[in-house]
Amino acid sequence: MFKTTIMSDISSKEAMELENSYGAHNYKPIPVVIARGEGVHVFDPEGKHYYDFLSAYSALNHGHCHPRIVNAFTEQAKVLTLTSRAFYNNLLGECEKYLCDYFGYEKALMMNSGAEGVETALKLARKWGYEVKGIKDNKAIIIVVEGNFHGRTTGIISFSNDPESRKNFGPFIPGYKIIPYNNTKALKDALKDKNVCAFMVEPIQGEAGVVVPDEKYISDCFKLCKQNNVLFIADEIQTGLGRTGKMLCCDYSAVKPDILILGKALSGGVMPVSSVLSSDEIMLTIKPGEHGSTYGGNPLACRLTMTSLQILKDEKLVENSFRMGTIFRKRMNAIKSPLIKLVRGKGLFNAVVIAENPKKITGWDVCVALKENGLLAKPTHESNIRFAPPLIIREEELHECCDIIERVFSKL
Ligand code: IF1
Repeated sequence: MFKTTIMSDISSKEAMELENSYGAHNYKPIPVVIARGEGVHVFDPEGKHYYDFLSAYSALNHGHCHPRIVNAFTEQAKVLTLTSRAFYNNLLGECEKYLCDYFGYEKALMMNSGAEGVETALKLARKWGYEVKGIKDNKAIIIVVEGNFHGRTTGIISFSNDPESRKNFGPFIPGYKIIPYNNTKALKDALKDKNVCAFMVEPIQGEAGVVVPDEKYISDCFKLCKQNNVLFIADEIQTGLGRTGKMLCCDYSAVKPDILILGKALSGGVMPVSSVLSSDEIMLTIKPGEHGSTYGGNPLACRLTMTSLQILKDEKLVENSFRMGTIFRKRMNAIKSPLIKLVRGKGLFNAVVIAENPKKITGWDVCVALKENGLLAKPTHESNIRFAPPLIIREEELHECCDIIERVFSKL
C-alpha cells in the first residue's frame, strides 16, 4: 500500500540517542521517530505506520507532503527563493492581494514564525494606539487572557500566566493586563482604562487544552472593543485555515477581527510563514524601516501561501473538517471509559480530557499507548489529549483511528 523507502538508514534508537546527546532538551517527545510522511500517514525508520493526529500542532492541515504543495515548493525553489524586502519580488504583491481578497482586508504583512506574526500584531496595535487613538507615549495597554499561548519570545511570555513558559526568563515587558478567559465582564471592567489599545485572544485556546469559550464570548468581546475604540486581535495561528470547521474560528461568531494573525498551515507545513492582515488605518502606522525580517515575504513563502489557501478551497477541507469533527466527537462520546472526563472542540480541533483515576493514568500514558497502537497524539498539560488530524482525513480513516482510540481506552 505504501512505499517504505526511507532516505537515511538511521534506526529509531540511533535517532533518539543522537537527539538526546546533541540536541537541547527543550522538549519531551513521545518516543517515536518519524522518517516519512504521506497525507495522514507517517512512518518510522523501520517502516512502521502511524496515523498523525497532531498535524504538527495544526501546521499540517493539508497532510504530509501534499503533492500540489511539494510541487509548488520544488518548482519555485528552482527559480527564486529569497530576495529580502530591500527589493520588490514578483510574487509578494500577488500574495498580499490574494490574502487580502481571500479574507477581506486592505493590507497584509508577511512574517515567518507565528510568534513573529504575534509580535508584529502587538507592535501595530501599540503604534495605532499612540498615533491614531492618541494614547500618551509609552502608556499603551494590551489586554490578554489567562491560559493564553501566543509563542515563546520574551516579549510574548511577558503576558503568559503559565509558570512553565516564564520561569527564570525575566525581566518581562510591561504594558499588558491579564484577565480571565471566557468572562466578558472582566473585559468590560478592563476596558475602563482609556490607555487600552487592543485585546488579543485565541478564539479557542490551544495550549490550554482546546478550551472552547461560551457561544457569544467572542462576539461580545468584539462589541465591547468596538464600543471602547479598542482593536480586537484574533490569534488564529492554530485555529485558522479550516482547523475548527470554519475558515476562521471567528466565523462562528460572525466577527471580523481588526487584526488577524495567521501562521502554521499557511505554508502547507513546509516552512514557517505567518501573515498579519488588517486595514490601511492600522497597517500604515508602520512606516518604511520601522519593522521587518530577512525572510518575511520571500517568494517561496508567497508561492506556498497561495497554493495552500487554494487547496483549502479546491479540496473543500473546511467542510471536511466540520463533517469529520462531528463524527469524531460522536465516536469519542460513545466510548464508555471511566478515563474520559469530557470531549471538547470544533471541527478537527478536539481534546479528550482524562479524568482523575485511581491508577493515576495520565495523558502521557494514553499517548504512549496510542503510539504503540499506531496513532500519534500529544498531551497538553497533564490530562488533555489534543486530537487534530490533517483536514484531508477520509471518513474510513477517521473510523479506523477512532477504533484505535477506543481499543486503547478499553485496554487501559
Ligand atoms: C511550542 C500549541 C504550544 C500557537 C498560537 C502563536 C504560536 C502558537 C495560538 C506561535 C504555537 C506551537 C508552538 C510549539 C507547540 C505549539 C503549541 F499550542 F500548538 F500546542 F506551544 F502551545 N499562537 N504553538 O499555538 O507560533 O512561533 O510556534 O510558529 O512552542 O512548543 P510559532
